Amino acid sequence: MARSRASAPRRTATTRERLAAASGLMLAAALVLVPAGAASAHDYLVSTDPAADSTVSTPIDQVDLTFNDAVLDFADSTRLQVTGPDGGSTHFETACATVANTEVSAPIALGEAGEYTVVWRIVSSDGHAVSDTYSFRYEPADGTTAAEGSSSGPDCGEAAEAPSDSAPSTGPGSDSYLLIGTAVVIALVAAVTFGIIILRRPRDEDGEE
Ligand SMILES: [Cu+2]
Repeated sequence: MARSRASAPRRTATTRERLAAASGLMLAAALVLVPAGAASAHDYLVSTDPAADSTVSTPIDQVDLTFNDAVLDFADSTRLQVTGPDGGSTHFETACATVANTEVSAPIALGEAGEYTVVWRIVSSDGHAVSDTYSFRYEPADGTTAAEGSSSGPDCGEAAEAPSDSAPSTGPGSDSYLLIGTAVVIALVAAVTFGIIILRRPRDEDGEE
């Protein structure tokens, strides 16, 4: 009689302990991972005009980049450069980039036919600098006036240094994975600590029952 009474509460406690430890693990993981994932999202490029890898056959006077969120605009923090078919040593942007909410634009005057490269750098709405490049082809009609370009482009000042990770803008940056990895470790430590606390409690309660 006394033995069965002693073993019955012990078995329920074991089930409760396991449930508590499992829920502790899930709770800790959720609490740590959800904010880390949300906070580490960089802005990314939604569309460009001209589009990446497209062929432009009529003269254009501007490059437009559209991002998923409002671009932060500190002094000299935004860059949009367009370099030409000569290996990138001639610039064809004619003024510094301007920011309007999610849009970054710069005026251009293109030169000879060939491959043009757009180099951009912005400060993401989460405060991180992101940068990337893309290319498009320019094949104007015969007789189209070719702009000379310039060797250094317009003077847009020294690029302001934001906390830079220069991650490609097409997905979560490497810092996101680092954050998630750190979050997993913290969650596991929290879960183990929680489990130890829960496992010790039934012994204290034994005396009361
Ligand atoms: Cu970021």
